[in-house]
Amino acid sequence: PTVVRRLDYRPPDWFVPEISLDFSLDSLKTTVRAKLEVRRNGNHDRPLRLDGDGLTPESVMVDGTLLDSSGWRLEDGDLIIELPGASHVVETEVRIAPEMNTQLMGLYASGGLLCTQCEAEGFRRITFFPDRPDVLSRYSVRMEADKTRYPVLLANGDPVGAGELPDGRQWAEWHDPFPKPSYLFALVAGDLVANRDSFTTMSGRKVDLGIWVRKADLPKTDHAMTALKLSMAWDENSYGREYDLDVFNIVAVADFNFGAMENKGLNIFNSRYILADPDTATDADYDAIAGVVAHEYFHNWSGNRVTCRDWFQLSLKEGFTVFRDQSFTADQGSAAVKRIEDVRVLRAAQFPEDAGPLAHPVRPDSYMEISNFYTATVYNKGAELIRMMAVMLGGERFRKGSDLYFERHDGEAATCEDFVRAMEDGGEIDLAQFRRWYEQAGTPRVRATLSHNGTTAKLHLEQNVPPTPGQPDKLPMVLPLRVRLFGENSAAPLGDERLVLLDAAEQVVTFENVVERPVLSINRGFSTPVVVETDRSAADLAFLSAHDDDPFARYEAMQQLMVDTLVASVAGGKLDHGPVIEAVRNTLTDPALDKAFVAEAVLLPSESFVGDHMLVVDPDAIHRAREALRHDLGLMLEREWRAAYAATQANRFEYSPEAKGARRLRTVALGYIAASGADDASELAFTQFEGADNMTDRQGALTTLANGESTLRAKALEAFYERYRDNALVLDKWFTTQAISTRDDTVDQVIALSKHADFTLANPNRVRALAGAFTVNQRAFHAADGRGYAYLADTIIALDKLNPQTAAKLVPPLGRWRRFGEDRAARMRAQLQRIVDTPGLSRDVFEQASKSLA
Ligand code: HT7
Ligand code: ZN
Repeated sequence: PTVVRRLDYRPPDWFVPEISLDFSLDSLKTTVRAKLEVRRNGNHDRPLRLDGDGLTPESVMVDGTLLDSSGWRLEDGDLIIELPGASHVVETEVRIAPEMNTQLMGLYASGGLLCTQCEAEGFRRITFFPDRPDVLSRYSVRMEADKTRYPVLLANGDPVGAGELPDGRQWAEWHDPFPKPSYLFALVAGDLVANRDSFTTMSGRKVDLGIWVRKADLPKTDHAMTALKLSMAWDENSYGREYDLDVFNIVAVADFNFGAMENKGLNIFNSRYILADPDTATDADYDAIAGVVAHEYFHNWSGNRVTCRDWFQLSLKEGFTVFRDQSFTADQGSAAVKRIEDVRVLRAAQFPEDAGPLAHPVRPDSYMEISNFYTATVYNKGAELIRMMAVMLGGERFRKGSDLYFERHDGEAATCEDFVRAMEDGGEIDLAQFRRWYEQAGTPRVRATLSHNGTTAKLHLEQNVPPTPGQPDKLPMVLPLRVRLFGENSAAPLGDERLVLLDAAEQVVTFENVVERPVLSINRGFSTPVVVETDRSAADLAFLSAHDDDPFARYEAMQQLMVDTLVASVAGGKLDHGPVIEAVRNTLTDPALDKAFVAEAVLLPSESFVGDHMLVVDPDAIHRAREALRHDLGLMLEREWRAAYAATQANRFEYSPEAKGARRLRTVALGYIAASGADDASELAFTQFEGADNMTDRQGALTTLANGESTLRAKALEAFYERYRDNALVLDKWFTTQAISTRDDTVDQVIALSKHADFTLANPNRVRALAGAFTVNQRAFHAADGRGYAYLADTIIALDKLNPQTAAKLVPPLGRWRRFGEDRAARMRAQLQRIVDTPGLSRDVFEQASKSLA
């Protein structure tokens, strides 16, 4: 496959200021007529090249004249037309079959609806067009369809007309006044109803809001609507950004390759990020819904009004928008818990990516298939880059920078460089060296050692950015580290917090008036996305976990203590669980702490996170060490867990930060009671499972049971299945709970579940619920006989024929082979090779698998 390179960027040869689209919609045969006003960009004689993917023109017209087949040609699916003048009107007609579209890119059918997904390069599966983000057009869309099957017809922008047609058909027309790239085009046709509301913007304009779903799902849309209105207000208050159309619609669909899509004025969502009620959605689902609704809404400015010049700039819109949605969520509840969750995601998904064969910079340099670059690096590390700029600039100057960015580039297709320059100019800061964050892949490592002599403390810092594919040598980065010292005896801070900018390979920071032995609190709030290594003792970490005034640093100290203990156990060394048990006891019994924070802090790091701290990952040894620590924590603190469990019992479901925190702690406590081996643990879990009035408690109990050996396990799984078998989103949880089980027989169970009548490769949520979740289960996926790897490769190969994009997302876990012992590495490579050798493999999977082998 061809490799696309960032440095090969050239402005488009032709612009398309206006496009009219006319759809005659039908699930098996849709006709698309497109009328493009094209304008030559500059003085050149290159032909008009319109991207096409799987299209055959029924007709091609230029300036009203039908061309015969000598007037155009197809090249690699693209339509090429030689045009004489500076501007022309080009009209094409194609037929497509949404029902046959299993890739879910372009126009496709989902649960009786017709809907579109065009980012990144799906528009070319609908009509011939220069399908690149720097070609911005004003869209007029006319749709006609059968009125019974498709009573609702939606597209971008504002509705401008609708009417009846003969033969039970109807039409509707929508105009979007804002020029936009083709990836933001959308239409939806179907039998839908709306939760309607309105929002009055800061300048007093009324916006009609609609969340469109199947009728039965209407009662589950209130939470998303509340989140939407909160997001609209938040973007006005925090960034001065107002919504710009008269309507804003959201549609929920069951089959979707991603979370959601920010099409202008018509967001399309994976239904799991819209639908919620207490009986079917967990608190985590509620949080994810609010976060994704906010994210897509915020794209209206960071992505739509200012879009990307080319796909290498993807983080311009995604990193910034993730940062915006993270800040929104932090403002709605506990900022500390939100930061802990975001860092956990970064470490679980992005750090391994940065350390493996698929590592790439936040602004990548090349790709074979752009869909493979919707990664944790572009999204989550990209958000960390924006956060670092915000930390360095402070709130006020960061806002000046973002105002300048929106003002300068409104209506344009911009670059990451444009964003950084706006921050420099608006925030009055030099970001020359900071730009390396966009260029260099790999997670920097910082070694920090603190020495104390008399009344002076010296912090010695060293940084090192590891080599990554194609980047053997790295230059020092700018690392903004929030640092504070605490007195060991007084347990009080020794001076104010300092923002240290580590921008050299080595640096020494001096602290004066340090009158007692200092304990180092570093990278507070996770101010820079690096791995920090220190020589802090278990006692120092326990001290910080109890006394640090930064909640993130407190959590971090506890995690470090736990990781150190587990790594030592795996290595067969220190098996003293005492310091962890005492630190957990302190946190658990501290009445000043909020329950959501406590629940996060007392959780052991995941098995994969422990593996990330080892030279060679030994999944079985890690599992044994972690279970042993869990058991000891459960046993030694049984009284405290039972007290926490009892104290978090609610009479009735309530959706509030306090109630959510209590539910979270309750499930964590239940898990530890079970880990202690207590005789009544399964009954306790089963009673919770049966009596729960909400999905958080029910699923929490089911997870505990699913990890155990009790006969109540099968009973609970069966009851759950019977109760929810008709609810696809809840059934996904049933698959996931079994796929992440810590039991010995999980691989067999997963293989059996892949043959279950309710399992299907056609629905990406179901695939992620089983195969995707399984890869997170380190011990089961890495079963020594390689059956986990073979199962995953079988799934990838089968899925690739239907949905290459979703198949490619499953490849990276096999690419981590370098981290494992010889035997496992060989088995993982063998499966990657089997994938690469499969005839007819997609570009998506080929890129991921071949790079993973290298
Ligand atoms: N901007 C959206 C990306 C997206 C996507 C990308 C590839 C294939 C399918 C997709 N669906 C949505 C989502 C977002 O970041 O907001
Ligand atoms: Zn996004």
